Order: sequence, then C-alpha cells, then structure tokens
Amino acid sequence: MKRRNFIKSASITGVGFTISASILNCNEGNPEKNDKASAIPTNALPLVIATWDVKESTQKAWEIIQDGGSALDAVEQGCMVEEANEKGQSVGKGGLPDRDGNVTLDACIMDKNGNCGAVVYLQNITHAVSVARKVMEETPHVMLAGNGAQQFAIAQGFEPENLLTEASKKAWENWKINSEYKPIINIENHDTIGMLAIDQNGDISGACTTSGLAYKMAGRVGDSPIIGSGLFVDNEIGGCVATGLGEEVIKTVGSFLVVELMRQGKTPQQACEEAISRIVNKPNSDYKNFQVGYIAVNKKGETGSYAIHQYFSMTKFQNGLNETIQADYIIKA
Ligand code: SD4
Repeated sequence: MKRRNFIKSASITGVGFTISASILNCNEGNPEKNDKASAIPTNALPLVIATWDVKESTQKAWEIIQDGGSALDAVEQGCMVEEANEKGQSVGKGGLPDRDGNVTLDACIMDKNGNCGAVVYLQNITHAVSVARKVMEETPHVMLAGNGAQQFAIAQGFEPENLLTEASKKAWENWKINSEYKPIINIENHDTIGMLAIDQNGDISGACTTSGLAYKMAGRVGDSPIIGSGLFVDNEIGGCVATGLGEEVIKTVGSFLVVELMRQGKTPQQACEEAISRIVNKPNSDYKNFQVGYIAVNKKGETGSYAIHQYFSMTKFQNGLNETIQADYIIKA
C-alpha cells in the first residue's frame, strides 16, 4: 500500500473519538450553554488544561501547583499519570502498538524559558515525558530518537519494561485478522494527552505524550513530539497542544500557529478555530475522515478548545473545579 493511502486509511484509527458524552458538560464555543462554567471567572489563575477526559492527570498537576510547584513539574507529573495507566491504550504503558506489534512512544515538554526536549520512537520506557524532560535538561539537544533515546533513558536511571500489555496485544491480534490497514474506531475515553499549566508565578509550561496512531507504520512519528506542531509554549503569550491525526497538525504547524494567532490578538478560542479552519480549508482536504483538536491558554488564563469533529474534550482544573468540557467543532450535521 502506498504511504499516502496508508495515512489516509489510518486516519480514523488514531483519532480516538470519545463516546462518553454523559460526562461532558459544556461547550467552550457556546458559553451560554454552560451554566456551571459561567458562574465562575473564566480566567482565574493558576490553572491546568489537558486534552480529553483526564481528570486524574489534571488533579495531579493541580496538586503540584497548589503545593507551590512549577508548571513544568505539574505538566510532567500530570502526564505521567496517564502514561502509567495501562487501561489507556494510546499513551505510555498499554499503548496500542504499530502494525508490527511494537509500542513506540513520542513525547515532548516545553518550559517557561522556551527550552524544550523531545523523544520519538522510544520503546520500552513508560514515562516518555520524563525522558523528554531529561533531554531538555541534561543534554545540549532537543530531540532523541529510537534506540539512542532508549539508551539515554536507561543511562538516566529509567527501567526498561515491556509496554505491550495483554489487552493491547489482543487488540492488535484482532486488528490483524481483517485490518488490511483499514481504520477501526477507537472508543476509548481519552487519547494522546497534551497538558498546559500556569503556576502561581504566572509561568506557563506544556507537555504532550502519546503512543501515536494505533497500528501505524513502523517508524512513523506524529505531531506530538514535534515542537510547534503537537505543542508550543511562549511564556509571554500562551500555549497550545494538539491531538488527532498528527500528519495534518504537522502540515500546518498547528500549535505554533495557535500561539502566533494569540500574539496577534486572537482569544485562545478564536485561535483554535482559525487553526482548524486552516486544515479544513486546504484544497482537497479529507477532513471529514480525520479528527484534529486543539486546546489553548493565554497568559491571562483564558482558554479555548476546538476540533473538526464532535466528541473532542478538554479537562480544565481552575478555581478548585476539575471538569471535562466538550469542545465545539466545525462539522455540524
Ligand atoms: C499522533 N496526534 O501521533 C497523535 C495521535 C493523537 O488522538 O493525538 N490521537 O498523530
């Protein structure tokens, strides 16, 4: 199968549509629909936001910030909660493998000073986000890949372990029976975790971690570890993280675009909407067949979220309230 066809057919597989609509309680793009959210200030600091319904992760990050910790510690440790969660099949341990059965992780992290670190195609190490942080803090580089990344992690004291759980192995074996590299819909209640936090000093950091598209081609790397695509933070302006079909995010340098749009004066919501429009309005865009979602925060603590399709959500911890918010989306029936 030609690469282009594979990517197209893979698009729904990694999207991670969230079906748990019952827990979703408001619409960022239509605040009047959200009685609960309208009762509190929408830009109180500090705050934590993350892609999908990941309340345990935002809870952890919030606790760190409440204890006086930095946004950087908060996003790292918040993401680690999902990486360790074996039931989540798109991040860290238990992530669905590539089409050859190998679990390969991508992650990045970015601090208030514009420093960043990333790992791509990392195997056998659960906490990819922490390895990314070590790359940022302990090497002169930004990104390490594959075996080199794994060797670096082990040298830094990370324990290698098998990330392919029985459940994920079984899912892969089932997929192989009829796949022909065609998509299946992921009905997990969360997917790639991207997180942004503003700490008590008003400083912003972000992180993003994923096992990427389920049953991807061996060697495939998505947007999540690419600074500017899966994540971008500018402590003067704000931050953005992406989820969905990474190829489309990379082609539009999505997270950097959102932050630059905020720099030009757009609200986080307007910036996310514009970045989604850029994808949808490309000539011959196949957007009906893939998902992309963005969440963003500006320096004031205003947030935004937007996606191509329904069922994307953002978890926000602000004002002591940890809630999952359904994102507005561009394709309305
Ligand atoms: C990727 N953006 O590897 C990731 C996958 C993802 O929701 O976010 N899925 O392309």
